[in-house]
Order: sequence, then C-alpha cells, then structure tokens
Amino acid sequence: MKITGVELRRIAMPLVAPFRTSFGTEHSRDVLLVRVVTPEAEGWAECVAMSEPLYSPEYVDGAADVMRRFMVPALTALHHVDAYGVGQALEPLKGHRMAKAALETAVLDAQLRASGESFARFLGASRETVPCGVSVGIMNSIPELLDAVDGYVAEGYVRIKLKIEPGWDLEPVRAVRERFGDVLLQVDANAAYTLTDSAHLAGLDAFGLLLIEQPLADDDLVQHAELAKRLRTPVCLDESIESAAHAAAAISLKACSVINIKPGRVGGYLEARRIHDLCRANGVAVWCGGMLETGIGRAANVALAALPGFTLPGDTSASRRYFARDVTPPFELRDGHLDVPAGPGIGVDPDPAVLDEVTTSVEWLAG
Ligand code: NPG
Repeated sequence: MKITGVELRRIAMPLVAPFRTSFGTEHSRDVLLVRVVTPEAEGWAECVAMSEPLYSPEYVDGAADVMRRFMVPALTALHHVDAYGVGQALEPLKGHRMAKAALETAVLDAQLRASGESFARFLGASRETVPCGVSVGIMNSIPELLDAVDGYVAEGYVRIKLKIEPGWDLEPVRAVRERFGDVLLQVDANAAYTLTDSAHLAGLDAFGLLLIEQPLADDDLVQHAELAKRLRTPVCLDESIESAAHAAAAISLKACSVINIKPGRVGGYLEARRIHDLCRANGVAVWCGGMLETGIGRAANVALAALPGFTLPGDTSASRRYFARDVTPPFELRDGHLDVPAGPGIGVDPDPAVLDEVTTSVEWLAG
C-alpha cells in the first residue's frame, strides 16, 4: 500500500464520571484519532496518550507533534508500506510508542480491511467473546466506593480492579472483599509506592487478590523483584513494560508473574503479540489493559484480549462505563463478556455524525 495521506482528528469525549488515579483525575478524554488513507482502503486508530504526561512521558499534543513532524513524513515517503514496515520505518525515532502504535494500528486496519481479514484472526485470537473487568477509581469515601462496585457487579463485570495509593489501600480493599465475597479482585497502584512500603503492602495478602499492579516506579525492575519475594500477592507490571525486551528482562529477574499488555504503551499490536507469545512460553499470565478508549481503540483491544495467553479478564469494559455516547456503535456487556468484532480490520466504523459533533480539530497531512 502507498499512503495517500493521514488525518489527525482530535475529539472531546466527556467521561460519565471522573476517574481518579494516584497521579490525577480525568474528567474528559482529549482523544487523537488517526485515519490513514490508501488507494485500497482507509484505516482508523486511536492514540492513547493522555492530555498530560502523568501516566507516562507521552501526552496528546506531543503525540500529534511527533506524528506531524517526523512519523507521517517517514511513512508517506515509502512507496509501499504495511504494518510491519511501519515499525521498521519509525524504529530510528526514539520513544513515542503511543504515537507509533496509533500509526501502525491505522495502517494495519487499512491493510486488513483491504484483504477482508479481522484483527482477531490476524492476531491469532482463539475466542469469540472475552470476559471483562472494570477499573474503579479512587473515591472520596468507602460507601461511595461500595456503591460504585455494587453497580458494576450488578452489570455483570467478572473482575473488579481498585485503584490504590498510600492512604487508600487496605481499608477499601477490605471493605470490597467483605461486601462482595469471592469476587475476582485486584489492585493498581500506578507506581505510587516504594520498597520501604513492602510490609504495609503485605497487608494486602490477606484479601486473596489476583494481583497488585505496578506498585513501584516504572524503571525499578530490580526493586519489583525484591518486592515480589516479600508478597504473596502476585506482582503485575504495567508502566515498566514498554517492549518485549522489557518483558524478557522482567521475567528473567522475576520482577513479576503477570503482565498487563496495553498496545499503545508498547508501540502497537505487533509488539503486544510478541509480549503475549513470550509470556505464554514462560508461563506468565497476561491481560489486556485499558486507557479509557473509545470504540475505535476498544475494538482492537477486544481482539487482542481474545488471544489464548490472555488468561485474566481485561480492563475492556463496555462503552457506557466511559461515555454517554461512543463514536462507534457501543460495546455492550453480555453476561460479563464483550463480543470480539469479526468484520474486516478493527470491525467497527465511527459514526460520521457523532464524530463531527465531538471533533475539536482536523488536520490533513498529505502524502
Ligand atoms: O478501563 O480503560 C479503562 C481504564 C483502565 O485503570 C485503567 N487505566 O493505569 O491502567 C491504568 C489506567 C489509566 C487510566 C492509565 C487513565 C492512564 C490514564
């Protein structure tokens, strides 16, 4: 395929409820959508960078800038490109994995739409539906948290993840465990602790958690390995794993026994699949993370979550958990599961009328 041009479209998507983590509160998603145009087909993708560099160094204005200045020109200069070629062409550019992931995904979507193959089939999915978890933000009080969890359990979510931080950890987990019995439960610290908190974090061992996600700093594999020895709760890494090479290092250091795979964080679905394959071969469980995606990003994540090594429910919730109205037909929970899209490419199309209403800017980068 030769790329004719790339559209960068920003959309404003208010969240149905504020989402608080240890690093900040999201009220609305400022989403960068990428549309790659080729003579054969168009492809869509969503860049998961947030508006501020609080989760990782990337942020949405920076992602748009690096795409516009460096990445799109590198791709439109090629006479032929496919998804594998995107990674090769962008390899000299350091970092910016979320921006790279969006471009690679849009090219992959165009390529698969042209050949009539779904993401699920291309990636090697082994299921037609995936079990879904939900990520519950930090709340102002335990009653408020219990109400929120109650609603999600009633909707059918098969696993609950609680965001934690110092001062909001043992008590909320205890309260949810007591109220909801043996629900599958895990916690996510977004790097809010240090190794000196290990005795405190061992207090979580009493609650039979599936895992504790990213307790320590992103760049601290060695300290995660030490913490893992001190906890019975399995340690899962998110922010620390930006590539298959990082995953290999974490596994050999025994820094984790579970990995959260977010395609945006690791530079795309091809690298996500490499991490899946590596983990599967090493007996390390994986699950699909989320970045509050619209239906465009969600569709591809749900396909990835259907691969055989994804043995734990993902942060792949229904559209209504995030947005009053999604830009695609909504993903709806059925018996705690989402259907894996089976159509060509990501298998969903944005609704042009909805897209127009939420668009804040459009930029066309001609090839
Ligand atoms: O359901 O998409 C979702 C949210 C899942 O908790 C979630 N994402 O650290 O994993 C995370 C977290 C996150 C949210 C990260 C917002 C960055 C921004």
